[in-house]
Amino acid sequence: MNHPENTEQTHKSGYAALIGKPNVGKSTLINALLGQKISIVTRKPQTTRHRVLGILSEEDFQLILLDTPGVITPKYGLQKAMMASVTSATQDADVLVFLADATREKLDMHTLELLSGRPALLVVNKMDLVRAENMLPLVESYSNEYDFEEVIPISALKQTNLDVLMHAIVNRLPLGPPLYPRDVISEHPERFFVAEIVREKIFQQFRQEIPYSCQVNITVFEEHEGEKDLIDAEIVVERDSQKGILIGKKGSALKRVGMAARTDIENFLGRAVFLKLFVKVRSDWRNKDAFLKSYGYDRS
Ligand SMILES: Nc1nc2c(ncn2[C@@H]2O[C@H](COP(=O)(O)OP(=O)(O)OP(=O)(O)O)[C@@H](O)[C@H]2O)c(=O)[nH]1
Ligand SMILES: [Mg+2]
Repeated sequence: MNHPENTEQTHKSGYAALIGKPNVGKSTLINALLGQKISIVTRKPQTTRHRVLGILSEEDFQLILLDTPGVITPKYGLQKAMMASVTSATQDADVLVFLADATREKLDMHTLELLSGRPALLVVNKMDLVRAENMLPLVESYSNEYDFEEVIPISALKQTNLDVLMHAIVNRLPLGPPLYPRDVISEHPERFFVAEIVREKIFQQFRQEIPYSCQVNITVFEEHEGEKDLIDAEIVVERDSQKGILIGKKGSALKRVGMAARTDIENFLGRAVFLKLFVKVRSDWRNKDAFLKSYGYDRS
C-alpha cells in the first residue's frame, strides 16, 4: 500500500477536453471512458450543446473530462453559445484531445485552429469501420498540418484501445490533489441530465429541423418520499407548425417521446418518476439572447 505522503506527491489531477467536428464520437467516448452514460449520443450532428463534465477518480489521479459541442461555423445565437463553450473548454484544459472520424477523409482545419498550437493528442475514432491501413492518409494529412504529440486509433463504440488513450491523457496531467470529491461523477444537477434525456429522444424520433428547434426545460422536479418523483418538462419550439409535429395525432408523437424518456430517466435516477411533457412556442428563441440566457446558454 502507498504511504499517504507518497500518494500526495504523485497524485495527478486536471482537465482533458474532447474537441472535434460534430458526430465524430466525442460523447460516445466520454461515456466509454467514464463507464457511465452522462452525455447524450445520437446519429445526428450537433447533438451536444453544452460543455458536459465527467469525473474519473482513481487512487493516483483524478481526470476531469470535458465533452463539447461539435465545432461548426455558427449561424445563429444558440450555435454561437455552443462554440463559446468549446472555446472555454479548450482554454481550461490541461490536455487537448482532438477527435477525428476515421471514415471521413476531409481535413478539418477549422477545429485544428482551436488548438492554438498547444500540445494535443490526435485520436482517430470509429476504427471499427475501416481497415487500419486506410486511416494512414488521414493521419498523414493531419500530421502535415499540426504537430500532434501522439496518434491514437480507437473505437469509442467498441471500446478498443481506450486503455492506451487513458494512459496518454493521464500521463499529461499535472501533479495535484483531487479537485472534486472522489465519489462525484459530474457537477451538473439531476435536472440537467433529465432534460438532456428528453432532448435525446426528440433527436432520435424527429427529422429535419425539429430536433434543432427544440429546447427542453425542467419546470417541476419534486421528490416525494415513498412515491414517484414528479417531473414536468417543457419543450420549447420556434413555430406553431413544429408544435403540431411534436405533439402528433392525438398526442401520439409526444407520448412516444415521454415513454422513451421516462425509461431512461428512471434508469439514470434509480427511482420511478411521473413525467409530464408540455410544448410551448417561443418564436425564434435560438436567436434571442434573453431566452438563450434563461435556458442556460452563455455566449460570453
Ligand atoms: N461505428 C462507430 N460509431 C461510433 C463510434 N463512436 C461514435 N459512433 C457513432 O457516431 C454517432 C455520433 O456519436 P456522438 O458521440 O453523438 O458524436 P459527437 O462527436 O458527440 O457529436 P456532437 O455532439 O454532435 O458533436 C453515433 O451514432 C455514435 O453511435 C465508433 O467508435 N464506431
Ligand atoms: Mg456529442
